[in-house]
Amino acid sequence: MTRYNPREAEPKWQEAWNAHDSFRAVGPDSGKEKYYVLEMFPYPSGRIHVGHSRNYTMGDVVARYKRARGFDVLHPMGWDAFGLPAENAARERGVHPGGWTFDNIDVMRGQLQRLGLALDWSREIATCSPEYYRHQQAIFTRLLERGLVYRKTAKVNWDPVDQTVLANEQVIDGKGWRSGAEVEQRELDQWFFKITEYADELAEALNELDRWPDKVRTMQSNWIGKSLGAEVHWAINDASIREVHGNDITVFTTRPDTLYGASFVALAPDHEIVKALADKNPQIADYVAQCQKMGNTEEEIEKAPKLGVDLGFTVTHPLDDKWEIPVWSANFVLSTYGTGAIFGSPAGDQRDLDFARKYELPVTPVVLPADTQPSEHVIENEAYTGSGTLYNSRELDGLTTEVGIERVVGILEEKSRGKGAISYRLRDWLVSRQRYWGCPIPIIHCDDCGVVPVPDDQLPVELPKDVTFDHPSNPLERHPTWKHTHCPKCGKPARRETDTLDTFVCSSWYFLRFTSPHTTDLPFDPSDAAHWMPVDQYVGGVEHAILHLLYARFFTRALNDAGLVQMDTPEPFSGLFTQGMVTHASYKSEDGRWLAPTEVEEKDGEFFEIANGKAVTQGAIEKMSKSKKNVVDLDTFIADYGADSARWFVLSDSPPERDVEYTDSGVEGVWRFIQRLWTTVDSLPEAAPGPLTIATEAAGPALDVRKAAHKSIEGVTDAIEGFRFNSAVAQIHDLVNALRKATGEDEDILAARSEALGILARLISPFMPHLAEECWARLGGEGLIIDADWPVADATLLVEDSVVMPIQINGKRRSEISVPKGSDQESVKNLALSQESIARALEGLTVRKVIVVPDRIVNIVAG
Ligand code: ANZ
Ligand code: ZN
Repeated sequence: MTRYNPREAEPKWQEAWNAHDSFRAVGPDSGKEKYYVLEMFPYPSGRIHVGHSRNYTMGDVVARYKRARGFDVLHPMGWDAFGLPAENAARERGVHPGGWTFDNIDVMRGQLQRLGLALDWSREIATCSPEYYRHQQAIFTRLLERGLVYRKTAKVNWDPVDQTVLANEQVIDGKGWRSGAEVEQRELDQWFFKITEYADELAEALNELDRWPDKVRTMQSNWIGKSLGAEVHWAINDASIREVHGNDITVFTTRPDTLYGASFVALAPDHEIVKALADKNPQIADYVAQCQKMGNTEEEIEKAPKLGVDLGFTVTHPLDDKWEIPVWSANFVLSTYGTGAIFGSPAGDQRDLDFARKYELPVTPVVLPADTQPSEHVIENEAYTGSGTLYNSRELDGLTTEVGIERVVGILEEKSRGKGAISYRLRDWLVSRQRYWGCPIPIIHCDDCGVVPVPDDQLPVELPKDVTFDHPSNPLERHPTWKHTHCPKCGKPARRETDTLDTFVCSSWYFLRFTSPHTTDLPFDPSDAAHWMPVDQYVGGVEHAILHLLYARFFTRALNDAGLVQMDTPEPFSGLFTQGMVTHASYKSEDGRWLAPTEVEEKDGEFFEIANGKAVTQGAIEKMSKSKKNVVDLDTFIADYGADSARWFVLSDSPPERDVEYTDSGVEGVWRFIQRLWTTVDSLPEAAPGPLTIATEAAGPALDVRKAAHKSIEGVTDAIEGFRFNSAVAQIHDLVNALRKATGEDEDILAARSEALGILARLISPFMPHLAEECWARLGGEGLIIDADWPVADATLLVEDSVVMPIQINGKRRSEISVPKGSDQESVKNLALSQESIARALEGLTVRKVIVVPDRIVNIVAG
C-alpha cells in the first residue's frame, strides 16, 4: 500500500486537464444547458493566502459539480487591476503601477492554477489593459448619449491624505475608507452616473432576487432608502425671498397627517434662500459658518447638537390661509435629501422636538396613541413617533394615521398645495477620480464646443507610461503633453479630461466581458451575453453587499436600455452567496510588532519569537489579513499539504457563510483524512471490478455498503445544491468510515466495494479534484473523472428499513428495540413488553398505559 503524494499527483492532473482543455466554456453551440458561476474577481495586490482560497474553492465546487451534472459551465477569472494600491506601491518603491500590477497578476495566476481551479483561462481579462478599458470608454460615451452621465459642480468629499475625491460610500464615520483621514468638503466639477434614474427599479426588483441572502437585500433596500410621503407647498410671504426662490417652499414629508401640528418650516444651511440671506445678514452668515465646521456627513449631523437661526420671514400653512408659520434654518436638515426643506411637527419627531424646545417654538400633539385619553398624552421631551388617532387637527380629527395621510394628500392635491411623492436616499454615483491608475474618461474640453466625447474610432484613450509619482497629486494633470490635444469637432487646441473613472466602474460590467472576452468592435457580443447572462451563481464577500452589487445592477439595466445587451430581467446575478472568512490567531512581539505564524513557536502553551526566543502575546483570532500578518501563504501550504488539503480544509467544520478558524491541528486532521481515504481506495484488490460497477446482486453486508454509498449520493448532492459544503464533508467522512469496515473479498462484496468507491471518488471530485482523479485511475476508471457523470442514487436503496426505538418506563430509558419502519402500534407494544429487560423492570408493577410514538419511542406508564 502506498501513501498519497499530492506533490506528484497534483501537477500531473492539472496538466491532464489542460491537455484536454477540460474547462473551456463552449457557448450557444454546446447543445447543453448553460451555467455561469463566478467568484468576485480579485484585486492583484500581491499573493494569495489560504483565506482568499475559500471563496474560489466554493465557486469551484459549484462549477465542477454542475459540469458533472451535464451543464456547459462558464467559470472565468480576471483581475480588478486598477486602483490606488498600485499607485502607492509606485510611490513607495519607484516602480510603475502597471509593472507592479502585472507582476502580481503573474504570481497570483500561478497560485490559483496550483489550487486546481476549474477555470477557463482562455477568457482571462485584466481591467487595466487597454483592450478592456477602451470598451469601458465606449460604454461611458453610450451612457453620456443617453443622458445617464453628467457633469456638475458638487461639494465633494476630499481626502487630504490620498489627495482625492471620495464617493459618499467611501466615507466611513467621516473618514476616508483607505487613509482613515478626516474628510473635508470641497467644490469641484465632477462626473456623475445617474443611478437615481433607476432607484425605483433597483429597489423593487430586490423582491425577485430570491436566491440572494436576505441581509444583502435589506442592506441594498436601506441604501436606496425609498420613502413614501408627500410634497407640500408653503407660500412665501416675502417678496424679496420670492425673487430668490419662487412662490413656494416645498417640503418632503412622510407624515402629512401631522400637518396641523406644524410649528416651523426649516431649510438646510446650504439652501439657496439661506445662502442669499447670509450675504446680507451677519448673524445668518455666522450660523452657516458654524454649521460647516460641524461636518457634513449624515452621522455627524445626527450626533451634533441642534442649531438653528430664524430667517425672519413666514410662510402660509397649506390648509389654512390665515395661519403664518416662521421659517428657520436648522443644521439637521440635509440639503441632499428630499427637497432640502422640512416642516417641523415637534410632537411627532424627536429632532423637531429638540429644536422646538431649544428655540421655544410651539409643540402641539396631534396623534393620540391607542387607548389613551387626550389629557394623559403629554409631550415633554420625548416625541411620540408612532401611529394613532388624529386630534387637534380640525377636519382630520378622529381619523387614523393611515387614513389621515391619504386624506391630507387628497386635500393638498385638490387645492394644488401638494401631492403624493416618493423620496430616495440613493444619490447619483460620483465617478471622477483625480488619479493616474484608472480608466481615462474619454472626454475633450474645447473652449468653443464644450465637452466633446472622444470618437469611438479614436479609442482607447491610453494612459501615458512616462509619469512620475514624486508628488501626491494626479500625474495626468502634471504630465507635460498628455492633456494637450485637439478638439475632435473643430480641430482647435483643446484639453483632455484628466480625471479617471472610479474602479467600481470596471467591476460593474466585467461579468459581461467574460461572455466574449476577445470581441474587439463591441464591449461584448450581444448574443454571447444574452446566452450566458445572468450569472447563475455569484460568490463573494459581504463587504460588497451594497456598492459593487448595486452598481452592477445599475449597469446591466443601463446597458440593456442602451441596446448593448438583451436580458429579459436585467439582473446580473440570479444567485448570490456571501462566504465567511478564514480566521487565524494573531501574534505580537514584545515590542509591539505583528508576527507571522511562521515566526512563532509554541512551548507548553506559551508562544515565543523564533528569531530571539522572546515571549510573544497571542492576540485575537481574526480574519486572515496582511496587516496583522496572520496569514498562511497558499504556496507554502500547497507545498506542505497539497491543494486538495487547502480546498477540503476551508470547507470543513463550519458552514460556508460563517467564519472558519485555521489551526494546525485542523490541517493535520485533513491530511490524515486524505491518507485514510486513499488507503481505503488503495486496499481494494486489483481483481475487483471497475468503479462504474452496479452490484445488483448485493445482500447482507454488501448491501449495507451499497446503501451507505447511495445515501451519500443523495446527501452530498443536496448539500452542494444548498450551499452546505460542511455537511457534504461530514457525509463523505461517514462514507469513508463505512467503507473501511467493509473489508471482505467475496465476489459480491468486492463488487459493492468497487461501486461504492467509484461513487466516493465522484462525490469528492468537486472538493478534492486531484485526489479524485488519482482514485479513479487506481480503481480502473475510464478516462478522467472530470468527464465522468455525477452519480445517481438508486431510490430503492435509500429507504431505511428498520428503526431503533428506545423504551422508557415512567420516563426513564430502560431498553431499545429494532423494528421494521412504519410498524403498527400494537405490534410495537407487544414486542416492547416481551423484552426480557423490560419484563424484569416491570416486575411487581401494573402497566397502566403504553404510549407508542411510531418510529420514535415507546413510553410505558406503570405503578
Ligand atoms: C414632517 C414630519 C412629522 C416628519 C413627523 C416626520 C415625523 P425618511 O423616513 O427618512 O424619508 N425630512 C425630510 N427631508 C429632510 C431633509 N432634507 N433633512 C432632514 N430631514 C428631512 O424621513 C422623512 C422625514 O424626515 C420627513 O417627514 C421630514 O420630517 C424629514 F411627526 O415631515 B417629516
Ligand atoms: Zn471644438
